[in-house]
Amino acid sequence: MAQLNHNLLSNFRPPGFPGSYFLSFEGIEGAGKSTQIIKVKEHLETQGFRVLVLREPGGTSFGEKLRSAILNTTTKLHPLAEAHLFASSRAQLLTEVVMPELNTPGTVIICDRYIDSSMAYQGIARDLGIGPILEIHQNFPLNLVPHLTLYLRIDLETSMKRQKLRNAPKDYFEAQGESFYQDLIKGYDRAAELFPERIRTIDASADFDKVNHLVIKEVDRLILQEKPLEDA
Ligand code: Z5A
Repeated sequence: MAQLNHNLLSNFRPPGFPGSYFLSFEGIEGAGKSTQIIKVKEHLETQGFRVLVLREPGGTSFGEKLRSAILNTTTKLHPLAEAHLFASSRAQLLTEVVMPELNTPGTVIICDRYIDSSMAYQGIARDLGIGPILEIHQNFPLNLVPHLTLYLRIDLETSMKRQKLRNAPKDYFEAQGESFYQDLIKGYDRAAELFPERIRTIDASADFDKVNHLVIKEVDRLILQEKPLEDA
């Protein structure tokens, strides 16, 4: 894998809409993203925020079509093809939903997966490299990243245990072997090293309430310390 050009990192910034915030949740399958997002939404709504939950790939009608095309494909895609497909869905989501919605002060957008999934899945597990992922995202609007990303870190064993309990049919990525999951964990750990200001790593192998406590603490640190705009 080619050496990463660290100059690329400075291209990325959160969207600048006063009083509004962009959050994302990341982690391997079974990390608990969807479950925690529901609780964070409730928590923020009690603070008076308008909260929208989106998922990637998806969140727009074009994105949902791409989601279904990717997750149901029986053809093994080239990692660069995968990376561009996820980036297309993301660019559309940013233009059609994220930016227009954040323009209303007091809005929080919570995205279930975002650019770090591309770094972990396509960058490391699919061996494309993190550099090419960052290059694809270096121009507007793809250079917009969340104010805060909660990386719910679990190990392979915990992921497998939770997948078994759920016993759902496996999609394109879920059908991969154990080494793929180990690479995903390495990929997320690398993303957290590269973006220490934005990404908070949470030990998500603990019970739900403990994880939720840590998650809410990070969200409050971002949102409640920087006071939302006063009512006009
Ligand atoms: N992908 C990509 O390759 N590149 C990209 O750029 C993007 C995505 C954006 C979308 O998957 C796929 O696209 C994904 C990566 C790829 N591939 N995979 N795999 P998805 O959105 O369909 O699936 P997911 O994100 O992996 O969802 P998930 O498996 O549902 O994971 P989760 O949302 O993190 O977990 P959960 O549903 O909240 O919880 C899972 C189970 O664990 C559930 O039964 C819970 O009750 C249980 N759980 C949760 N927390 C706990 C705790 N703390 N203790 C015990 N049990 C718990």
